Amino acid sequence: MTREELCAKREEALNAYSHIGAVVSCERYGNGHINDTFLTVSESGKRYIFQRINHTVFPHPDEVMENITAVTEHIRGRVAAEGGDAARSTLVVVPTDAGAAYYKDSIGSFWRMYEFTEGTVAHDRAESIQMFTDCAEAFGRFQGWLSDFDASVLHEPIVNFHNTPVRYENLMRAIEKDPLGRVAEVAEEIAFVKARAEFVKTLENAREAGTLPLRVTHNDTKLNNILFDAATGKPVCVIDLDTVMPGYSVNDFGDSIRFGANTAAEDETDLGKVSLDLGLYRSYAEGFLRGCNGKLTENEVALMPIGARMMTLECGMRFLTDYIEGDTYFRIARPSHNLDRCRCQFALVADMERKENEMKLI
Ligand code: ADP
Ligand code: GN1
Ligand code: MG
Repeated sequence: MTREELCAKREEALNAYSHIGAVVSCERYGNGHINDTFLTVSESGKRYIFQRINHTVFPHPDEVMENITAVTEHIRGRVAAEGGDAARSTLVVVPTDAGAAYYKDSIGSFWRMYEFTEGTVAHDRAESIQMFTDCAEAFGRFQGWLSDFDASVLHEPIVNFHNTPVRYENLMRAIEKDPLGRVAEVAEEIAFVKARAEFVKTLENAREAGTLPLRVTHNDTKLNNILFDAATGKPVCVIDLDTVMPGYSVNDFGDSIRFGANTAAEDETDLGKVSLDLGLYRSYAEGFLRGCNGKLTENEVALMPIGARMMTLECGMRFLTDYIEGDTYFRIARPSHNLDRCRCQFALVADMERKENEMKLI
């Protein structure tokens, strides 16, 4: 879709929210790789997050919104019962004029609006150990709040989302097809993955053996999916709830480590800068366990280092698959962005392998 087409559809969709008043500005916002996010300001000065849900990634956006409505209501109930600030504790969906949780435009794109959580900020890097520990506790608490949520009411927004063996097979299929002739350029990365063909099965094997439970998890636990209070620096709410579904606690732990305990950014091209910060790893592990409040089994705790390596390897495989397939999934800002992201993830996996014993000890 061209920029002009997107703007036209955005205007059409905003018309379905006339109850917020005239819109005085609507600008692209945030650093997400998936949805089109806009900061929208109405004439009263009230701010909103307006998003076009990525329909290719989420084939059933209506089901995504059903999940989010149910999950946010549940969290508000739990936080209210604990005497916390329920209104700010989770996303607030702004309904359309017709009272729906989303608007489907004339070309079939889905749009949704959230209240902008004022006085908060999202971070792409942990600015202190404390911030990272707080992030861990917030994701741990999030999992705790959902521990009594009836998983049977949840739709599965993306099937096999964190099924790493399936991600491996997808990559192998992309390599076979090689639609853009990019495979020759990534022989080293492919060899890196193939050398770990057995490792990718570790968590699925544990689940089949009955030693790794399915829980309701977030599944996209990047630091920038938490809003922090701008004044106190403390976490206010967990956002980006599109992928909430049954999953493994160790993957929620692991994806945070992948993104936040890397000494470099996710798309760093100087691989010499990429490594696992064991201090951040330790503080995140402590915070996450505190946040989970004793709910994890002994074996889940033992599998936490594997979760970190698995999410990093899986994410690298996903970036590589997208690079080979022509960058159709993750938003890119430069031609080899997905390849850069992939190389950075694999460099981090290699460092985690070197630090395996330290990670286990922690
Ligand atoms: P994506 O799936 O593309 O990552 P997100 O839902 O995470 O989209 O939103 C992208 C960014 O928008 C977030 O990282 C955050 O900066 C900002 N954001 C999202 N929801 C809110 C909200 N309710 N209040 C304030 N900022 C928000
Ligand atoms: C995407 O939406 P965002 O940017 O928070 C992706 C995650 C990846 C992440 C890599 C639905 O997250 O799975 O780990 O990029 N989300 C989806 O940065 O695929
Ligand atoms: Mg996000």
